[in-house]
Amino acid sequence: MKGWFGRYLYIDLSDKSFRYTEIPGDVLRNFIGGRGLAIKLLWDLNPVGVDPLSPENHLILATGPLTGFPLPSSGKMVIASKSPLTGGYGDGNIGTRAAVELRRLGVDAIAIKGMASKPLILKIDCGKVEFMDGRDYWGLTTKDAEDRLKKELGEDIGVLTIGPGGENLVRYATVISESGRSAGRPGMGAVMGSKNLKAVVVKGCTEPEVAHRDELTKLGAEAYRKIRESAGYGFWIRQGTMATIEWSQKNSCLPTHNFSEGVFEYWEGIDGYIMESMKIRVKGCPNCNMPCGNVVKYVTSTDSGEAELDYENVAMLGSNIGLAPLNKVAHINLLADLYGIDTISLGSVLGYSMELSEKGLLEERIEWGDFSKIKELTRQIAYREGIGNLLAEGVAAMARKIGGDAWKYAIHVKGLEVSAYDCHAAPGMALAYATSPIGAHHKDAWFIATEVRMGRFDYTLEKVERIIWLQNIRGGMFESLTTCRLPWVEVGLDLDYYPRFLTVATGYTYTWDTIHEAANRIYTLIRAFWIREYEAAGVRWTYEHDLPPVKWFVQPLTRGPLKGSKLDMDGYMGMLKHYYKLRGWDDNGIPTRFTLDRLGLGYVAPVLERLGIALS
Ligand code: PTT
Ligand code: SF4
Repeated sequence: MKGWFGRYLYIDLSDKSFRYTEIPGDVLRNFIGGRGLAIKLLWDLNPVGVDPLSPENHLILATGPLTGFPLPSSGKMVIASKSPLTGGYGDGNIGTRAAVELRRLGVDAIAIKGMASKPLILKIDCGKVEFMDGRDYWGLTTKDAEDRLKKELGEDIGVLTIGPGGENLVRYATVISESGRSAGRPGMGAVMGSKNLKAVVVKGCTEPEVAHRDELTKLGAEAYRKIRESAGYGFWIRQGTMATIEWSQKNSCLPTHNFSEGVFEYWEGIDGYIMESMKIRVKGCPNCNMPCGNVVKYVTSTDSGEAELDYENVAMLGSNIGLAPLNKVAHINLLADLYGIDTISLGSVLGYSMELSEKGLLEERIEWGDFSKIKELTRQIAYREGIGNLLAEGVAAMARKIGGDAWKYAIHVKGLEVSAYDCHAAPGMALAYATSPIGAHHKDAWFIATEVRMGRFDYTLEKVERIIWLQNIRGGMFESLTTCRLPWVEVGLDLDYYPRFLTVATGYTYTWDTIHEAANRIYTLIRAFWIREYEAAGVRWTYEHDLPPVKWFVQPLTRGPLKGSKLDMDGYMGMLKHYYKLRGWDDNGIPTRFTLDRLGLGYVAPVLERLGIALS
């Protein structure tokens, strides 16, 4: 086998055992790797209806057939599991040395189940699996834990660690690496915490075989050169994703005051130019020649430090909670990284609490932009102290617990807080969020940029087709390769390189048709996983799970050039129905028997039928 190893490492933390298990070649060809492999393993390995925080849930660490090769931005991997935040499929993509080292272990993935009796560190060195005592590490921040592991085990290791957020089962705790890379918005850090797994340390020493090495090296060098010579390269290196603050403000989609508005009065205090003035260095993921990890040095009246900033972090911890200028936002971003909690969900639960407080639906007084209160709440969330225990559950659970009208202001889809694009005037982006396979996240279809070009107020079938195409490329292909999508998105690297990379790496001829078919298969299996898990929990699957937050339909923007805008439910439903039709799903978003058979997923049908679902 070329490009893959054809096996994964299965680890049971309960009895500290491990074994290698073969992955058939057709599974790898059909699911590619990364997210595709992760959902296939979760479907097969997880007991139906498993509690996400129980030992029986599996945590999957997966690379893809391009990971670690000398190809643009190939130092990425996927961390996936059943999500404790949403109850469905969850994953995240992280750029870290751990991705490259994991690949060099001679496996395509690691599946971890069980629960250690005491805090533990999983160390895998050249295929040797060690269960290290992690008690001295429990309680450390992500940075302290990684620094200490590197001091003890050497600098040349890959480390994935959780902080107090994951240890305390904050439902949106993430896995952190290299002090500023974060993965697994839907609570992948809490899954690690539930297993008493403080960190995974990897050091590899083998290489996957390449089908056509010379061609791969030549193609990779050519693509690196194209990136370097692209027109947008210089500005990207200066601002990275932070340039989006200005873009979002100008296009009225910068989330402000819990997604009530799309423009923020103090946006210039948190934009990419301010970031440039505070920048001290740039970090990058392995094998990347367009690094975008902008590290700033900040000082406030009470704190100082260094933080790595990205658009999503700054929008959600800035405009969405009324906080400015950037030095204060940077501090909250750093706290989130140290505690190991997702910045997007954090910004959403804080904004939600502020709005509820303003409306008298929450007793606690929490003012917009109150820096010291925000710091304290962030700490309380990570340690589940006081009101932090409620906020650690995420906005959907908060709405259920608070009751009354609270649900009207909760900004989430399927329990995952919406990432940083307001959609009062973006029906296509709203549909992209609502149909994202992990809940409301922009990674599968960052449709907003296309929508600005196509027209903000149109509910067209053409938009739906474009969203599915984007989801298949971003969420299907890039998440499975696994490489960073930003060379294509941000500096325009020709997409046609990717089937060629796949073909020279694996020796199988990948065309756009086979890639889209794999993406459709991955999307449909993820959808079946959600349905299976919801039905097993007694929740009927209907189209209502694919609706964006109600606020965007009923509460128009009151400021900015798009003042008065809100979504139209009839228009949205027309798009959603067309979406289902194109995916081969029925009117409730359930894959039809024909679609399952066509994608080679025939084994899904009896499982869903046993749960009482009538497939059309
Ligand atoms: C990603 C999500 C994002 S997406 C951001 S900023 W972005 C937030 N970053 C967080 C952070 O930082 N700290 C923290 N405690 N929580 C955070 N939550 C948020 O997580 C990231 C980059 C970025 S920066 C983006 S868009 C691209 N995402 C990619 C992707 O999803 N797939 C892919 N093949 N390539 C991608 N390239 C880009 O990677 P999640 P990273 Mg991240 C500090 O993980 O769970 O997918 O959520 O991976 O290595 O940090 O790189 O404006
Ligand atoms: Fe990592 Fe940024 Fe490079 Fe992508 S562009 S690989 S996120 S440093």
